[in-house]
Amino acid sequence: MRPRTPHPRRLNGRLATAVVTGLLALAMATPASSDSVAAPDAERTREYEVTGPRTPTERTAVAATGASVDAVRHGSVVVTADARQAERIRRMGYALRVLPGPPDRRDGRAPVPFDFPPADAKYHNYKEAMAEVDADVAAHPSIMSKQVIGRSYEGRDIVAVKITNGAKKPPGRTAAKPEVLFTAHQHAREHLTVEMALYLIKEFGSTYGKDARVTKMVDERVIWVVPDVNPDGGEYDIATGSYRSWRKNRQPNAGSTARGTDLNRNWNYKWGCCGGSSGSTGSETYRGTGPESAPEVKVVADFVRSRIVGGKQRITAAIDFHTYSELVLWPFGWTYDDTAPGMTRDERDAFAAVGKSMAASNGYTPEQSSDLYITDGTIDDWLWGDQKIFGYTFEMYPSSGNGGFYPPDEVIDRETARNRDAVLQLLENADCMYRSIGKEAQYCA
Ligand code: 7B0
Ligand code: CA
Ligand code: ZN
Repeated sequence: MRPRTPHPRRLNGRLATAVVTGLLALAMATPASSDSVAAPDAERTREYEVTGPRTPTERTAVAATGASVDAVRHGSVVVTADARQAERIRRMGYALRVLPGPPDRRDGRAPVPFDFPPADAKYHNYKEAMAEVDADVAAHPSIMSKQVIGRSYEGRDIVAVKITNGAKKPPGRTAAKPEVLFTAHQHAREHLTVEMALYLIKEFGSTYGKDARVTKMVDERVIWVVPDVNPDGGEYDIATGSYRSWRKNRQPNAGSTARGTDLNRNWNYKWGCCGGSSGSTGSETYRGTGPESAPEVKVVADFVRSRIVGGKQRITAAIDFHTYSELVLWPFGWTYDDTAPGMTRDERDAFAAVGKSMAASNGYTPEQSSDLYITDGTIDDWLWGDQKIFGYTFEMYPSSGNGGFYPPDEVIDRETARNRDAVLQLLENADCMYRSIGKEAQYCA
């Protein structure tokens, strides 16, 4: 193997940056804020490249240490891990390389608390995102409305935007309109997903009556967008002006200094079943004390259940947006098997057919979620397993070879518009997902 040469100059630069960042964080922490207590050293996480794991089973074993697997490559993975988790991965015989921390985008300017650094000003913090939603709704009141569906742990509103032309009905249909759900930002550091949701709201509003595909879908579907499932985590991630690579929510854990539940391990289907989440509060994939123990998950799950009208779930399809790796994923995540109790061959084939077709339009890689590694308690498994909603997970830009949770704001327009066609495809399929496998007559008569 080629020996790696150290780069002392760069390392020093990084150390200096870390010291300045640390001082800034201290200076900015207000006494009233719980953020003023620095995380103990043992809880500090870093990103590593882990060379060696190349199969789903091997990657699941890496994830079982409690680290989050952030990207999967051929023969390696990128993880976020604390010191103990990193040591456990090392003992499995894999080589670890520390990756650079989040980029510094302050441009030498003073950070503004709870805002993105100046160079990333086009990203929306929570307040800006809510203002954007309100402006879009105000501009298109005949097709858009906003509902506060509940509150986060720290008391921020979690909102759903409803987009439909209530005056129109699908031709030849007496039944209610099929509904489609788009959710974003379960994971705090995945800020590009909020921009994705805001793009959808803006796009449907501004091209209704102009673009034929959009107009038809706004007329014939009910579109729900929940642009920020984890506002507390998102605000915490940007609070000091230096990105913190935070993933979970900000709920305290009894008997532990470690905060947060991984929202995407807290859903009430096969919760904690299969080694795809962690019972340790310090883990990046901590599953919480029980299903829906995270208020944010309970709020969105209650909202989804509220769409059961007359005993029938009106939402038929969904996308939950994440970053990164450029993937279109379908359930199940809890098992390696393509079909399982709760997933027939035809259901799996419809998931795969629409998934592959969406991926053909955005250039992502389509696969079953567990082709990466086992996960349990995720939203897509719950949407399908519990609600029979065709729920996909999109992992947005960048690709796994070109990694990072913090792409510069210059990519926002391109990378959100990139999913326009895929989103329209899902909406167009949402009245009968089985059309994609030629079985409309059998399932959708
Ligand atoms: C996650 O890096 C979820 C697949 C859902 N079946 C993948 C997601 O929660 O591990 N990847 S990520 O955290 N965004
Ligand atoms: Ca910029
Ligand atoms: Zn994620």
